[in-house]
Amino acid sequence: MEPRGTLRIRIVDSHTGGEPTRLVIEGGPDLGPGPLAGRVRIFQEQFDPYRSAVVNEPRGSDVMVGALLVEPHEPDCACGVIFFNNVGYLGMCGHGTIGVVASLAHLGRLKPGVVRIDTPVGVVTAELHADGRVSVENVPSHRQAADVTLAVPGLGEVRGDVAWGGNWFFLVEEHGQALEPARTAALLDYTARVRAAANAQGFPAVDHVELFAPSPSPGVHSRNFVLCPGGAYDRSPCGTGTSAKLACLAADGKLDEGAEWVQESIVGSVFRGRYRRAGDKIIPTITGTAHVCGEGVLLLDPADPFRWGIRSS
Ligand code: PYC
Repeated sequence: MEPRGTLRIRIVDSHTGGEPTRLVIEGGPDLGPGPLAGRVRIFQEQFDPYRSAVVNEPRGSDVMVGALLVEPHEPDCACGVIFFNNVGYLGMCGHGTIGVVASLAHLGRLKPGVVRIDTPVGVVTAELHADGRVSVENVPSHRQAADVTLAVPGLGEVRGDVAWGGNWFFLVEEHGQALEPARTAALLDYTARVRAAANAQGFPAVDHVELFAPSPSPGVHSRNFVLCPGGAYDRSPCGTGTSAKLACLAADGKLDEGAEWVQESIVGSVFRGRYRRAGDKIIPTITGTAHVCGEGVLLLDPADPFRWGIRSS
């Protein structure tokens, strides 16, 4: 029998190119009405233990990204989503949006076609294709600063761009690092140092760092390694990171409007990106596939000392 006072949180788990998304469909906190940017603040200020309970150990892990399904505020949206992770909240999440769409389709709540989804950083549009692929038209993205030189303790000078793709990124092409799965510990150390230097040297909002290298796979333009805010690395090619990359490619005149960019992750999963111009910004579209890999109810027993998760920091 379930202990009295147990909280029940209904979830659907998926992964997009290896990166997990846990969609909360019932039992999450009531954040009230209003724009999602305000609701995410209420989540943080009043209900943050829910975030930790859903994504942190012992029910989750540092890699898990949570997605709270909420009523939309913006007109014509099918739903709203607030993304979160082991240490806080994300503006947008590309792999997560693909996971949410696949999960809603799994539940029979979405059919192939186009839906608008409200997020704290703006409305995105997702198209569920008949073969299960999902294309996400992301929020407007742009490069904020090009060719920034950081003095990174222990590494020396590292040059890169600062760009917005729904989250803030520092993007590095020249790093001398082999982007191989066996080197994730070294890559995490390298990117964490770069992020600390970016934060200290004028870019306090940067919470993701993205390294690029040529891919060994035919037809793939680039492989990346992405450090996420809570110290995990993205198993997917990172939808917001690929959007930031497209913004830099567009700004450098290296990728034409409408042309395809194939981005591979460190574990070999692939997103296909392209963009259209919107004034001095671009609107990226990222296509990928998610697989539903679990369905269930999280139980938060009042007697459980780790009811609210083991906080990562
Ligand atoms: O796909 O945008 C993304 C993302 C952000 C953090 C992890 N994945």
